[in-house]
Amino acid sequence: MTDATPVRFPAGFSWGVATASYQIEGAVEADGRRPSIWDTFSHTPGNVSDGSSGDVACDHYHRYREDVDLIAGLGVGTYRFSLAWPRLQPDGRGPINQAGLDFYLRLLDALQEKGIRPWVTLYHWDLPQTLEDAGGWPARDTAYRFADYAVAVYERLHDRVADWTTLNEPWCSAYLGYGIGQHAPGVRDSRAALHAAHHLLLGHGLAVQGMRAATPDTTNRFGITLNLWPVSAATDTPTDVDAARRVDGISNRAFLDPLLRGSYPDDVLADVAGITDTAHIRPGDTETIGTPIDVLGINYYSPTYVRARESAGPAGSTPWIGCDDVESVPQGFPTTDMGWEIEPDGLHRLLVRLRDDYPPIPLYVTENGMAVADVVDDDGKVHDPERIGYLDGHLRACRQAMDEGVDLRGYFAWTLYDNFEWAFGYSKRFGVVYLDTGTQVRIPKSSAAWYAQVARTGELP
Ligand code: GBH
Repeated sequence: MTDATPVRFPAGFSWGVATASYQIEGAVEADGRRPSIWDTFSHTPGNVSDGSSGDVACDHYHRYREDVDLIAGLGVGTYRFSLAWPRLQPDGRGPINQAGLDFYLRLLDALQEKGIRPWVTLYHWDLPQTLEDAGGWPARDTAYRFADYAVAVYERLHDRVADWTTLNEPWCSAYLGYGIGQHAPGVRDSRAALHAAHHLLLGHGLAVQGMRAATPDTTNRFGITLNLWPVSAATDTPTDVDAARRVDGISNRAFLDPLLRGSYPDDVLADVAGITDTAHIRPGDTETIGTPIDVLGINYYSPTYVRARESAGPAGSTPWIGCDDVESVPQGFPTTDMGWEIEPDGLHRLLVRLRDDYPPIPLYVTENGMAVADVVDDDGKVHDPERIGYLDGHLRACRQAMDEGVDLRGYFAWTLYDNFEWAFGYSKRFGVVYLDTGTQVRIPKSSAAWYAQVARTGELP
Protein backbone atom coordinates (compact mmCIF):
# COMPACT_ATOMS: atom_id res chain seq x y z
CA MET A 1 0.00 0.00 0.00
CA THR A 2 2.74 2.42 0.89
CA ASP A 3 5.19 4.19 -1.33
CA ALA A 4 8.69 2.71 -1.15
CA THR A 5 10.86 5.73 -0.34
CA PRO A 6 11.38 6.41 3.37
CA VAL A 7 10.39 9.91 4.39
CA ARG A 8 11.62 11.70 7.53
CA PHE A 9 9.91 14.43 9.53
CA PRO A 10 11.86 16.98 11.57
CA ALA A 11 12.60 16.20 15.21
CA GLY A 12 10.19 18.78 16.63
CA PHE A 13 7.24 17.68 14.51
CA SER A 14 4.29 16.78 16.74
CA TRP A 15 2.33 13.60 16.30
CA GLY A 16 -1.10 13.14 17.71
CA VAL A 17 -4.53 11.59 17.59
CA ALA A 18 -7.80 13.48 17.84
CA THR A 19 -11.28 12.92 19.25
CA ALA A 20 -14.32 15.02 20.20
CA SER A 21 -16.42 15.00 23.36
CA TYR A 22 -19.84 14.01 22.05
CA GLN A 23 -18.37 11.34 19.79
CA ILE A 24 -16.65 9.43 22.59
CA GLU A 25 -17.69 10.38 26.13
CA GLY A 26 -21.16 8.92 26.67
CA ALA A 27 -22.37 9.48 30.26
CA VAL A 28 -24.67 12.19 29.00
CA GLU A 29 -26.44 12.60 32.32
CA ALA A 30 -23.43 12.27 34.61
CA ASP A 31 -22.40 14.87 37.14
CA GLY A 32 -24.78 17.60 36.11
CA ARG A 33 -24.31 17.48 32.35
CA ARG A 34 -27.40 18.77 30.54
CA PRO A 35 -28.46 18.14 26.93
CA SER A 36 -26.63 19.58 23.97
CA ILE A 37 -28.10 20.08 20.52
CA TRP A 38 -26.59 16.72 19.55
CA ASP A 39 -28.53 14.90 22.31
CA THR A 40 -31.73 16.46 21.06
CA PHE A 41 -30.92 15.88 17.40
CA SER A 42 -29.79 12.26 17.74
CA HIS A 43 -32.85 11.40 19.83
CA THR A 44 -35.13 12.72 17.12
CA PRO A 45 -35.94 9.81 14.76
CA GLY A 46 -34.65 10.12 11.22
CA ASN A 47 -31.61 12.26 11.92
CA VAL A 48 -28.93 9.61 12.52
CA SER A 49 -28.79 6.86 9.91
CA ASP A 50 -28.51 3.94 12.34
CA GLY A 51 -30.86 5.49 14.90
CA SER A 52 -28.06 5.76 17.45
CA SER A 53 -26.88 8.54 19.73
CA GLY A 54 -23.88 9.49 21.83
CA ASP A 55 -25.60 8.27 25.02
CA VAL A 56 -22.92 5.63 25.57
CA ALA A 57 -20.51 6.13 22.66
CA CYS A 58 -17.07 4.83 23.75
CA ASP A 59 -17.98 5.30 27.41
CA HIS A 60 -14.80 7.35 27.58
CA TYR A 61 -16.15 9.25 30.58
CA HIS A 62 -15.72 6.08 32.62
CA ARG A 63 -12.91 4.41 30.68
CA TYR A 64 -10.61 7.39 30.18
CA ARG A 65 -7.70 5.69 31.99
CA GLU A 66 -7.76 2.74 29.63
CA ASP A 67 -8.07 5.18 26.73
CA VAL A 68 -5.05 7.19 27.84
CA ASP A 69 -3.12 3.89 27.90
CA LEU A 70 -4.28 3.30 24.32
CA ILE A 71 -3.07 6.76 23.31
CA ALA A 72 0.27 6.14 25.01
CA GLY A 73 0.50 2.87 23.08
CA LEU A 74 0.27 4.86 19.85
CA GLY A 75 3.53 6.56 20.68
CA VAL A 76 2.08 10.01 20.10
CA GLY A 77 3.14 13.01 22.15
CA THR A 78 -0.10 14.98 21.80
CA TYR A 79 -3.79 14.23 22.26
CA ARG A 80 -6.39 16.54 20.76
CA PHE A 81 -9.78 16.33 22.45
CA SER A 82 -12.69 18.65 23.06
CA LEU A 83 -14.39 19.85 26.23
CA ALA A 84 -18.14 19.38 26.50
CA TRP A 85 -19.66 22.80 27.09
CA PRO A 86 -22.83 21.16 28.53
CA ARG A 87 -20.71 19.50 31.21
CA LEU A 88 -18.89 22.68 32.16
CA GLN A 89 -21.80 25.11 31.86
CA PRO A 90 -24.85 22.86 31.63
CA ASP A 91 -27.13 25.69 30.51
CA GLY A 92 -24.51 27.58 28.55
CA ARG A 93 -24.09 30.32 31.11
CA GLY A 94 -23.29 30.81 34.75
CA PRO A 95 -20.66 29.30 37.04
CA ILE A 96 -18.51 26.36 36.02
CA ASN A 97 -19.94 23.01 37.09
CA GLN A 98 -17.17 21.65 39.28
CA ALA A 99 -18.18 18.00 38.86
CA GLY A 100 -17.89 18.38 35.09
CA LEU A 101 -14.55 20.13 35.38
CA ASP A 102 -13.28 17.38 37.67
CA PHE A 103 -13.62 14.87 34.85
CA TYR A 104 -11.26 16.88 32.66
CA LEU A 105 -8.86 17.36 35.57
CA ARG A 106 -8.75 13.57 36.00
CA LEU A 107 -8.15 13.16 32.28
CA LEU A 108 -5.39 15.78 32.29
CA ASP A 109 -3.74 14.03 35.25
CA ALA A 110 -3.81 10.71 33.40
CA LEU A 111 -2.31 12.30 30.28
CA GLN A 112 0.38 14.01 32.30
CA GLU A 113 1.36 10.72 33.92
CA LYS A 114 2.02 9.35 30.44
CA GLY A 115 3.80 12.46 29.23
CA ILE A 116 1.13 13.27 26.64
CA ARG A 117 0.47 16.95 25.90
CA PRO A 118 -3.18 17.99 25.79
CA TRP A 119 -4.47 20.00 22.83
CA VAL A 120 -7.87 21.29 23.86
CA THR A 121 -10.75 22.31 21.63
CA LEU A 122 -13.38 24.36 23.43
CA TYR A 123 -16.22 23.65 21.02
CA HIS A 124 -16.70 20.61 18.82
CA TRP A 125 -20.41 21.06 18.06
CA ASP A 126 -22.13 20.25 21.39
CA LEU A 127 -23.95 23.53 22.02
CA PRO A 128 -25.97 23.51 25.25
CA GLN A 129 -29.60 23.02 24.22
CA THR A 130 -30.65 25.93 26.42
CA LEU A 131 -28.64 28.26 24.19
CA GLU A 132 -30.18 26.79 21.07
CA ASP A 133 -33.60 27.44 22.58
CA ALA A 134 -32.50 31.06 23.00
CA GLY A 135 -31.64 31.34 19.29
CA GLY A 136 -28.47 29.26 18.87
CA TRP A 137 -25.59 30.44 16.68
CA PRO A 138 -27.81 32.56 14.42
CA ALA A 139 -28.31 34.76 17.50
CA ARG A 140 -25.51 37.20 18.25
CA ASP A 141 -25.70 36.60 21.99
CA THR A 142 -24.36 33.05 21.56
CA ALA A 143 -20.98 34.51 20.54
CA TYR A 144 -20.78 36.29 23.91
CA ARG A 145 -21.92 33.18 25.76
CA PHE A 146 -19.15 31.20 24.05
CA ALA A 147 -16.49 33.75 24.97
CA ASP A 148 -17.66 33.74 28.60
CA TYR A 149 -17.49 29.95 28.67
CA ALA A 150 -14.04 29.94 27.06
CA VAL A 151 -12.61 32.42 29.56
CA ALA A 152 -14.16 30.65 32.56
CA VAL A 153 -12.64 27.33 31.50
CA TYR A 154 -9.35 28.91 30.55
CA GLU A 155 -9.03 30.49 33.99
CA ARG A 156 -9.28 27.03 35.53
CA LEU A 157 -7.04 25.15 33.09
CA HIS A 158 -4.54 27.61 31.60
CA ASP A 159 -1.74 26.24 33.75
CA ARG A 160 -2.46 22.67 32.64
CA VAL A 161 -3.10 23.18 28.93
CA ALA A 162 -0.85 25.13 26.56
CA ASP A 163 -2.71 24.67 23.27
CA TRP A 164 -6.21 26.11 22.95
CA THR A 165 -8.45 25.78 19.93
CA THR A 166 -11.65 27.77 20.07
CA LEU A 167 -13.84 26.07 17.45
CA ASN A 168 -13.72 22.92 15.40
CA GLU A 169 -14.93 23.51 11.84
CA PRO A 170 -17.35 26.43 12.08
CA TRP A 171 -18.23 25.61 8.45
CA CYS A 172 -19.90 22.41 9.67
CA SER A 173 -21.65 24.04 12.63
CA ALA A 174 -23.05 26.78 10.43
CA TYR A 175 -23.74 25.16 7.06
CA LEU A 176 -24.50 21.55 8.01
CA GLY A 177 -26.25 22.56 11.25
CA TYR A 178 -28.31 25.54 10.12
CA GLY A 179 -28.05 25.40 6.31
CA ILE A 180 -28.90 21.87 5.19
CA GLY A 181 -29.88 20.36 8.54
CA GLN A 182 -27.61 17.33 8.23
CA HIS A 183 -26.17 18.14 11.65
CA ALA A 184 -27.70 19.44 14.86
CA PRO A 185 -29.80 21.47 15.34
CA GLY A 186 -31.18 20.34 11.97
CA VAL A 187 -32.22 23.74 10.64
CA ARG A 188 -32.56 24.35 6.88
CA ASP A 189 -32.21 28.07 6.37
CA SER A 190 -29.41 29.63 4.32
CA ARG A 191 -29.77 33.01 5.99
CA ALA A 192 -29.56 31.47 9.47
CA ALA A 193 -26.49 29.54 8.33
CA LEU A 194 -24.67 32.69 7.24
CA HIS A 195 -25.55 34.48 10.44
CA ALA A 196 -24.39 31.44 12.42
CA ALA A 197 -21.05 31.45 10.58
CA HIS A 198 -20.48 35.08 11.49
CA HIS A 199 -21.40 34.60 15.13
CA LEU A 200 -19.18 31.53 15.42
CA LEU A 201 -16.25 33.56 14.12
CA LEU A 202 -17.16 36.47 16.38
CA GLY A 203 -17.29 34.10 19.35
CA HIS A 204 -13.86 32.82 18.37
CA GLY A 205 -12.38 36.34 18.28
CA LEU A 206 -14.01 37.37 21.56
CA ALA A 207 -12.79 34.17 23.20
CA VAL A 208 -9.19 34.66 22.05
CA GLN A 209 -9.23 38.25 23.31
CA GLY A 210 -10.74 37.18 26.63
CA MET A 211 -8.36 34.28 27.19
CA ARG A 212 -5.30 36.36 26.35
CA ALA A 213 -6.45 39.10 28.74
CA ALA A 214 -7.13 36.57 31.52
CA THR A 215 -3.44 35.65 31.92
CA PRO A 216 -1.31 38.19 30.08
CA ASP A 217 2.05 36.55 30.79
CA THR A 218 1.32 33.16 29.30
CA THR A 219 3.17 31.33 26.56
CA ASN A 220 0.00 29.44 25.73
CA ARG A 221 -1.08 29.32 22.09
CA PHE A 222 -4.50 30.11 20.67
CA GLY A 223 -6.00 29.01 17.40
CA ILE A 224 -8.97 27.68 15.49
CA THR A 225 -9.50 24.58 13.37
CA LEU A 226 -11.11 24.90 9.94
CA ASN A 227 -12.19 22.21 7.51
CA LEU A 228 -10.70 23.38 4.25
CA TRP A 229 -10.69 22.06 0.71
CA PRO A 230 -8.82 22.72 -2.44
CA VAL A 231 -11.67 23.59 -4.81
CA SER A 232 -11.08 23.09 -8.52
CA ALA A 233 -13.26 23.64 -11.55
CA ALA A 234 -14.17 20.37 -13.24
CA THR A 235 -13.60 21.99 -16.65
CA ASP A 236 -12.07 25.28 -17.74
CA THR A 237 -15.32 26.76 -18.98
CA PRO A 238 -15.95 30.20 -17.45
CA THR A 239 -19.12 29.04 -15.66
CA ASP A 240 -17.28 26.15 -13.99
CA VAL A 241 -14.35 28.35 -13.09
CA ASP A 242 -16.78 30.79 -11.50
CA ALA A 243 -18.55 27.95 -9.67
CA ALA A 244 -15.16 26.99 -8.18
CA ARG A 245 -14.52 30.59 -7.16
CA ARG A 246 -17.88 30.71 -5.38
CA VAL A 247 -17.48 27.37 -3.57
CA ASP A 248 -13.93 28.28 -2.54
CA GLY A 249 -15.27 31.63 -1.40
CA ILE A 250 -18.12 30.38 0.76
CA SER A 251 -16.17 27.39 2.12
CA ASN A 252 -12.58 28.54 2.52
CA ARG A 253 -12.11 32.29 2.07
CA ALA A 254 -15.25 33.25 4.06
CA PHE A 255 -13.44 31.83 7.09
CA LEU A 256 -9.76 32.36 6.29
CA ASP A 257 -10.02 36.00 5.21
CA PRO A 258 -11.69 37.45 8.30
CA LEU A 259 -9.50 35.31 10.58
CA LEU A 260 -6.17 36.01 8.93
CA ARG A 261 -6.77 39.26 7.05
CA GLY A 262 -9.50 40.93 9.11
CA SER A 263 -12.19 41.28 6.43
CA TYR A 264 -14.71 39.24 4.49
CA PRO A 265 -14.00 38.81 0.77
CA ASP A 266 -16.07 41.28 -1.28
CA ASP A 267 -16.97 38.67 -3.88
CA VAL A 268 -18.39 36.34 -1.21
CA LEU A 269 -20.50 39.13 0.30
CA ALA A 270 -21.76 39.92 -3.22
CA ASP A 271 -22.52 36.23 -3.91
CA VAL A 272 -24.74 35.95 -0.82
CA ALA A 273 -26.34 39.40 -1.07
CA GLY A 274 -29.63 37.80 -2.16
CA ILE A 275 -29.69 35.67 1.00
CA THR A 276 -28.80 38.22 3.64
CA ASP A 277 -27.75 41.81 3.97
CA THR A 278 -24.75 42.60 6.15
CA ALA A 279 -26.61 44.18 9.07
CA HIS A 280 -25.52 41.31 11.34
CA ILE A 281 -21.87 42.21 10.68
CA ARG A 282 -21.47 45.15 13.03
CA PRO A 283 -18.69 47.72 13.04
CA GLY A 284 -15.64 46.26 14.75
CA ASP A 285 -16.69 42.63 14.27
CA THR A 286 -14.16 41.78 11.60
CA GLU A 287 -11.37 43.35 13.66
CA THR A 288 -12.43 41.13 16.56
CA ILE A 289 -12.49 38.06 14.34
CA GLY A 290 -9.06 39.00 13.04
CA THR A 291 -7.52 39.08 16.52
CA PRO A 292 -4.09 37.53 15.98
CA ILE A 293 -3.86 33.81 16.58
CA ASP A 294 -0.79 31.64 17.07
CA VAL A 295 -1.67 28.56 15.05
CA LEU A 296 -4.17 27.47 12.42
CA GLY A 297 -5.57 23.94 12.50
CA ILE A 298 -6.62 22.31 9.25
CA ASN A 299 -8.90 19.32 8.88
CA TYR A 300 -8.54 17.71 5.48
CA TYR A 301 -10.29 14.64 4.13
CA SER A 302 -11.05 15.08 0.47
CA PRO A 303 -10.74 17.49 -2.48
CA THR A 304 -13.65 19.13 -4.28
CA TYR A 305 -14.14 19.48 -8.03
CA VAL A 306 -17.21 21.40 -9.11
CA ARG A 307 -19.22 22.37 -12.15
CA ALA A 308 -22.17 24.65 -12.78
CA ARG A 309 -25.42 22.76 -13.36
CA GLU A 310 -27.75 23.51 -16.25
CA SER A 311 -30.42 24.44 -13.72
CA ALA A 312 -30.35 24.97 -9.98
CA GLY A 313 -30.86 21.93 -7.78
CA PRO A 314 -33.40 22.00 -4.97
CA ALA A 315 -32.62 24.36 -2.10
CA GLY A 316 -30.08 22.72 0.18
CA SER A 317 -28.85 20.35 -2.53
CA THR A 318 -25.28 21.29 -1.64
CA PRO A 319 -23.81 22.30 1.71
CA TRP A 320 -22.35 25.40 0.03
CA ILE A 321 -24.66 28.24 0.92
CA GLY A 322 -25.93 30.04 -2.18
CA CYS A 323 -24.51 27.41 -4.54
CA ASP A 324 -27.53 25.23 -5.35
CA ASP A 325 -26.64 25.64 -9.01
CA VAL A 326 -23.27 23.95 -8.44
CA GLU A 327 -22.54 20.24 -8.17
CA SER A 328 -19.45 18.28 -7.27
CA VAL A 329 -17.98 16.07 -9.95
CA PRO A 330 -16.33 12.77 -8.96
CA GLN A 331 -12.86 12.44 -10.47
CA GLY A 332 -12.57 8.68 -10.35
CA PHE A 333 -10.25 8.58 -7.37
CA PRO A 334 -10.70 5.68 -4.97
CA THR A 335 -13.23 6.45 -2.26
CA THR A 336 -13.50 5.84 1.46
CA ASP A 337 -16.41 4.13 3.19
CA MET A 338 -17.97 7.61 3.42
CA GLY A 339 -17.87 7.83 -0.36
CA TRP A 340 -15.31 10.63 -0.14
CA GLU A 341 -12.66 10.64 -2.86
CA ILE A 342 -9.07 10.07 -1.81
CA GLU A 343 -6.52 12.48 -3.25
CA PRO A 344 -3.49 13.12 -1.01
CA ASP A 345 -2.21 15.81 -3.35
CA GLY A 346 -5.29 17.83 -2.39
CA LEU A 347 -3.74 18.30 1.03
CA HIS A 348 -0.44 19.33 -0.54
CA ARG A 349 -2.21 21.90 -2.76
CA LEU A 350 -4.20 23.21 0.20
CA LEU A 351 -1.11 23.71 2.36
CA VAL A 352 0.79 25.46 -0.42
CA ARG A 353 -2.19 27.70 -1.10
CA LEU A 354 -2.34 28.76 2.53
CA ARG A 355 1.33 29.71 2.38
CA ASP A 356 0.87 31.63 -0.87
CA ASP A 357 -2.36 33.50 -0.12
CA TYR A 358 -2.21 34.27 3.61
CA PRO A 359 0.14 35.83 6.13
CA PRO A 360 2.59 33.36 7.69
CA ILE A 361 1.16 31.27 10.52
CA PRO A 362 2.21 27.91 11.96
CA LEU A 363 -0.06 25.19 10.59
CA TYR A 364 -1.16 21.89 12.08
CA VAL A 365 -3.19 19.20 10.37
CA THR A 366 -5.62 18.71 13.25
CA GLU A 367 -7.60 15.94 11.51
CA ASN A 368 -6.99 13.56 8.64
CA GLY A 369 -8.19 10.00 8.33
CA MET A 370 -10.39 7.52 6.56
CA ALA A 371 -13.56 5.54 7.16
CA VAL A 372 -13.17 1.84 6.39
CA ALA A 373 -15.72 -0.95 6.84
CA ASP A 374 -13.35 -2.71 9.23
CA VAL A 375 -14.08 -6.20 10.53
CA VAL A 376 -12.47 -8.36 13.18
CA ASP A 377 -10.77 -11.26 11.41
CA ASP A 378 -10.72 -14.88 12.55
CA ASP A 379 -7.34 -14.20 14.14
CA GLY A 380 -9.02 -11.62 16.38
CA LYS A 381 -7.17 -8.80 14.61
CA VAL A 382 -8.33 -5.91 12.44
CA HIS A 383 -6.34 -5.48 9.25
CA ASP A 384 -6.77 -2.10 7.62
CA PRO A 385 -4.11 -1.66 4.93
CA GLU A 386 -6.35 0.89 3.15
CA ARG A 387 -6.13 3.18 6.17
CA ILE A 388 -2.37 2.77 6.37
CA GLY A 389 -2.19 3.72 2.70
CA TYR A 390 -4.38 6.76 3.28
CA LEU A 391 -2.35 8.02 6.23
CA ASP A 392 0.93 7.31 4.46
CA GLY A 393 -0.16 9.13 1.31
CA HIS A 394 -1.36 12.19 3.19
CA LEU A 395 1.75 12.33 5.37
CA ARG A 396 3.86 12.24 2.21
CA ALA A 397 1.78 15.14 0.91
CA CYS A 398 2.52 17.00 4.17
CA ARG A 399 6.23 16.33 3.85
CA GLN A 400 6.22 17.52 0.25
CA ALA A 401 4.54 20.77 1.29
CA MET A 402 7.12 21.21 4.06
CA ASP A 403 9.90 20.68 1.52
CA GLU A 404 8.33 23.52 -0.44
CA GLY A 405 8.50 25.84 2.55
CA VAL A 406 5.12 25.31 4.25
CA ASP A 407 5.34 25.87 8.01
CA LEU A 408 3.59 22.67 9.09
CA ARG A 409 4.34 21.76 12.69
CA GLY A 410 2.29 18.66 13.41
CA TYR A 411 -0.30 16.09 12.39
CA PHE A 412 -3.21 14.47 14.20
CA ALA A 413 -4.81 11.32 12.88
CA TRP A 414 -8.59 11.25 13.02
CA THR A 415 -9.32 9.32 15.12
CA LEU A 416 -8.20 7.37 18.18
CA TYR A 417 -10.99 4.80 17.98
CA ASP A 418 -14.23 4.19 16.13
CA ASN A 419 -16.86 6.45 17.62
CA PHE A 420 -20.18 8.25 17.06
CA GLU A 421 -19.77 9.52 13.52
CA TRP A 422 -22.50 12.21 13.75
CA ALA A 423 -25.31 11.69 11.22
CA PHE A 424 -23.89 8.22 10.45
CA GLY A 425 -23.88 6.98 14.03
CA TYR A 426 -21.65 3.95 14.57
CA SER A 427 -21.95 2.77 10.97
CA LYS A 428 -18.69 4.45 9.90
CA ARG A 429 -15.34 3.54 11.42
CA PHE A 430 -12.55 6.14 11.39
CA GLY A 431 -10.44 4.81 14.29
CA VAL A 432 -6.96 3.38 14.32
CA VAL A 433 -8.41 1.37 17.19
CA TYR A 434 -11.50 -0.78 16.65
CA LEU A 435 -14.43 -0.32 19.00
CA ASP A 436 -16.81 -3.18 19.70
CA THR A 437 -19.86 -1.12 20.59
CA GLY A 438 -21.54 -4.05 22.33
CA THR A 439 -18.72 -4.93 24.71
CA GLN A 440 -16.68 -1.69 24.69
CA VAL A 441 -13.62 -3.80 23.87
CA ARG A 442 -10.95 -1.80 22.04
CA ILE A 443 -8.75 -3.59 19.49
CA PRO A 444 -5.84 -1.66 17.96
CA LYS A 445 -5.98 -2.12 14.18
CA SER A 446 -2.88 -2.74 12.06
CA SER A 447 -2.90 1.00 11.31
CA ALA A 448 -2.38 1.65 15.04
CA ALA A 449 0.87 -0.32 15.03
CA TRP A 450 1.93 1.41 11.81
CA TYR A 451 1.12 4.87 13.17
CA ALA A 452 2.89 4.14 16.46
CA GLN A 453 6.03 3.31 14.54
CA VAL A 454 5.74 6.50 12.50
CA ALA A 455 5.17 8.62 15.59
CA ARG A 456 8.07 7.03 17.47
CA THR A 457 10.58 7.21 14.61
CA GLY A 458 9.33 10.34 12.82
CA GLU A 459 9.70 8.38 9.63
CA LEU A 460 7.38 6.81 7.08
CA PRO A 461 8.61 3.29 6.40
C1 GBH B 1 -14.71 16.10 10.77
O1 GBH B 1 -15.55 16.80 9.95
C2 GBH B 1 -15.16 16.29 12.17
O2 GBH B 1 -14.42 17.30 12.81
C3 GBH B 1 -15.12 15.01 12.97
O3 GBH B 1 -15.83 15.20 14.16
C4 GBH B 1 -15.67 13.88 12.15
O4 GBH B 1 -15.82 12.71 12.87
C5 GBH B 1 -14.73 13.69 10.99
O5 GBH B 1 -14.63 14.83 10.25
C6 GBH B 1 -15.16 12.57 10.03
O6 GBH B 1 -16.35 12.91 9.39
O7 GBH B 1 -20.54 17.64 3.11
O8 GBH B 1 -21.19 16.12 1.38
O9 GBH B 1 -19.84 18.01 0.80
C7 GBH B 1 -15.32 16.70 8.57
C8 GBH B 1 -16.48 17.29 7.88
C9 GBH B 1 -16.13 16.16 5.81
C10 GBH B 1 -17.62 18.01 6.04
C11 GBH B 1 -16.27 16.25 4.33
C12 GBH B 1 -17.78 18.07 4.59
C13 GBH B 1 -17.63 16.88 2.54
C14 GBH B 1 -18.74 16.05 2.05
N1 GBH B 1 -16.39 17.40 6.45
N2 GBH B 1 -17.54 16.80 4.00
S1 GBH B 1 -20.16 17.04 1.83
